[in-house]
Amino acid sequence: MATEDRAVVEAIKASGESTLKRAKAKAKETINQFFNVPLDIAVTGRTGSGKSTFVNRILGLRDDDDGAAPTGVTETTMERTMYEHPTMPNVKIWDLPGIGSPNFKANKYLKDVKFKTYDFFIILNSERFTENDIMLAKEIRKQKKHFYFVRSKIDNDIYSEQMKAGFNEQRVLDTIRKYCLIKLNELGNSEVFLISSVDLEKYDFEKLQNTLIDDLPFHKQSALLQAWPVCSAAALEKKIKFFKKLIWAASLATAGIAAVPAPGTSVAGEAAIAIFFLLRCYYAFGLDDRSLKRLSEKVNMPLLEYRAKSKFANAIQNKAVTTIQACAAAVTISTIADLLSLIPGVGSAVSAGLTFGSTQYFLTEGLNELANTAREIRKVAGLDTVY
Ligand SMILES: Nc1nc2c(ncn2[C@@H]2O[C@H](COP(=O)(O)OP(=O)(O)OP(=O)(O)O)[C@@H](O)[C@H]2O)c(=O)[nH]1
Ligand SMILES: [Mg+2]
Repeated sequence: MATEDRAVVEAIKASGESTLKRAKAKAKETINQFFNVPLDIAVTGRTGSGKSTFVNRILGLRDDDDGAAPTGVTETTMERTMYEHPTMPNVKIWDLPGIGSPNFKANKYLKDVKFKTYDFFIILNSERFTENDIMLAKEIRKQKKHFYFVRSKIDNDIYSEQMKAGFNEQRVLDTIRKYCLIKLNELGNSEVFLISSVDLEKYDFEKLQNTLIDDLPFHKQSALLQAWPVCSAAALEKKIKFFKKLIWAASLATAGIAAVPAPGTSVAGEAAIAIFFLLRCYYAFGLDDRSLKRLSEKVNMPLLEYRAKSKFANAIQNKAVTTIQACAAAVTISTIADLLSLIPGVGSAVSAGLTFGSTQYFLTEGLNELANTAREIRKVAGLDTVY
């Protein structure tokens, strides 16, 4: 069997379908969900608990960035506000008003904030959880939605405890967790995630991500996994694995497979799927300008130059990101040809139309190159000393 045929057979197997036609339809549906499935996350909790700051971190924004949620020590968020993820318009984070008032009514609050909109609620508190938090959680449960308790500003607690003799970070965290859980006990099996919006690599941010993914329906998991900021080496690997698992679908949805399309056939429309797929990897791995600038500031070293070492990652920035920012429809055959020319072994395949094999090869190699660049940058930044 020719290599091309074997690759197609493997893709059909991966789709779980029995014929190429059905596999291709499944691939298109899978990829459509991958790009478009809506995910609406509500962030609520006490006034001043750090909701807006947390929203900004999930969006990968600094508090003073354009489009960031306003934050501050005085009461700032009075109405629900929607923030669209900067690179994934299908993901929306809703910054809800604080729940601090003494005569708080959970059912009215949920109605006012249009609770049906959201896939789940994150309830923040920077101190111990209160009656209002419990009331709200019960009401959310009544509406058959999930909620997650986040104890925020953990860095502040650690900072003030550090001054004391015999300081032990783990002991402080255990104590905070225990006190939060005492209050939440009446809700049954509750969990609390300890988080600092100053440093997402620390404490329970990754655990929160994993819990959310486990609880979400399968078709929504992909949106969360793409949008959630990279917060550890393991989280990056999880993303890489997830994208790799979708290559069969992206390849089938992209290529005019089965037969090699006639030379000169326009492949730009479908082939753009491949470019958009790699762009999602690029953003999800934190390789874009904004993410790298943030990371450079955090670790106090220039990191953009490490992306420049990868011709492919650089070309994604210079050809794909720039072109798409100007006009998505402008992703043409020349964008694709430029990117393909950087993958040894694909060469000028595009001029004769993309086959399944060349698309799959392009996506696999492109993804590996982006993954390795992201791993390397984390290593250089001193975030992961051991793999
Ligand atoms: N140290 C530290 N400060 C934080 C953290 N999260 C938020 N803050 C600070 O806490 C203050 C309140 O944060 P916001 O994000 O505005 O809080 P909010 O819950 O949106 O407040 P309202 O909109 O008024 O209900 C700001 O000064 C933030 O900078 C954190 O994780 N650590
Ligand atoms: Mg706010």
